[in-house]
Amino acid sequence: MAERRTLIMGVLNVTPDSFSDGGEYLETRDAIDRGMELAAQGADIIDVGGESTRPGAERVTPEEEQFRVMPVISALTAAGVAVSIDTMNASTAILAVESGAQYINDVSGGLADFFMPRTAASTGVTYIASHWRGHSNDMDTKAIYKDAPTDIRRELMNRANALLEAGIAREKLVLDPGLGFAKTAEHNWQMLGRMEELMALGYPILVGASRKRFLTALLSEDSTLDDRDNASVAVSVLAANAGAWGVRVHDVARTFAALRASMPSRNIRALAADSERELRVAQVTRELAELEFDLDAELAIATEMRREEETRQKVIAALIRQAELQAQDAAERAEAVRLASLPQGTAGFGTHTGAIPSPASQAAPEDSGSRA
Ligand code: PMM
Repeated sequence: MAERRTLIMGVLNVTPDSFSDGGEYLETRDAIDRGMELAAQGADIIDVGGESTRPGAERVTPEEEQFRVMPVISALTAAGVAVSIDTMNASTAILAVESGAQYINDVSGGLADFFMPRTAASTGVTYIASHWRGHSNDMDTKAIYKDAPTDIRRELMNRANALLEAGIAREKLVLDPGLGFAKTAEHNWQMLGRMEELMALGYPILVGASRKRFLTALLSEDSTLDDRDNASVAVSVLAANAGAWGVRVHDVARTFAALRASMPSRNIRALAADSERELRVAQVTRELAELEFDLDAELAIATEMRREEETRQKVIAALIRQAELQAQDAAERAEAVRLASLPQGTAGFGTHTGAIPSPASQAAPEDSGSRA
């Protein structure tokens, strides 16, 4: 994969409860507006989810999940926003892709729904598989590791191989350590401290630390959501510096600013590429605008020239006609003079002038002067 800027995936939970933004965006209209806002703030992808994966959360039916997310996905994709569907259900994933979603983000890595791996493969979109050991209602009991980073890495590798076998293309697979899923705070910190071991798998890596409970270890007891966002930003910057393909965050604006400001070499290079691309886009836009202007001008000139040519042709035709009439008139006058000069009784004979008498000159030579 070509070196590029770390992508920002903006979280849009359309759920009555989630890790953090619980219930805020359950209304479809609000959720769409929030998604557009995140995109405007610099999110490369909007991750739309309709089922909470908060520790202890109960599952919702796929129908309820689809009822929540589908209108939001349709509206965002119609507006040209890149969307990922955060789901463990194959049926939701396929509906979302049919509505334009470009990524399937499955925190279960294809383990929660037997049909997911093949379904995801059939869609051809990018599939993001997290490290996962079980559903939220009992995942905390599964947070047992010999060495968390090593175990997570091994389990993710096995998952990736199974997903490839199911038909997902290698270049369409992104892996995620699944921070907060069947992991204690300590496991999460260990994993974050050894990101290079995950990178060594050779897959693009997505990191989702935003607003998660383990971040409170960095903060005071009375810390606010705002404090948690600051901690999230710091972790996202670390992940980006470690080479993450993407970071999944709630506070897109701050993450965007921090990633740019942190300027690790890969981001500097990507920034240069970004600004080159922006320059190219601006140039092409300008050229197109000029072209449109020129086309208008050309069209106006052509129309004018056609009009001029038509007028010229009309004038020429009128001049020719006038000349013909003058010639005819002169001939008629000459004929009248000739006839008048003939001796009485010979009129009408001997056409010496060679002029062909017109019916008009024969009938009423005295009218001819009126045609000039
Ligand atoms: N975390 C949550 C939901 N979806 N997807 C990926 N790929 N990685 C994550 O870490 C992840 C996720 C839970 O967080 P939220 O409830 O704040 O959205």
